[in-house]
Amino acid sequence: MKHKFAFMCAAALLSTAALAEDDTKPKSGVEAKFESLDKDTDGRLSKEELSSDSSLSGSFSTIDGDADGYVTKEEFRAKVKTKPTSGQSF
Ligand SMILES: [Ca+2]
Ligand SMILES: [Ca+2]
Repeated sequence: MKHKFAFMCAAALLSTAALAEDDTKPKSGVEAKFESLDKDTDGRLSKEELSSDSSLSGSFSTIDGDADGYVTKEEFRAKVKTKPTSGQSF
């Protein structure tokens, strides 16, 4: 019955992985980009952080919809679309 036990273990591991996936689900391109820009990981982008991306620097005021000086993930997601083919200007 060793095989069956191994199978059950694998199934248990898989279901655990599936449950854990909620926390570590693959991020969308936009979200990954946001987090790569958020150097101090405070969950928002300052003008300096945003400016580290040459394609986004200069668009800060556009992306910062409520003009509070920081771009939240929601604002980023709403304004920044990562496309396979970029080259579109705001
Ligand atoms: Ca930040
Ligand atoms: Ca804002």
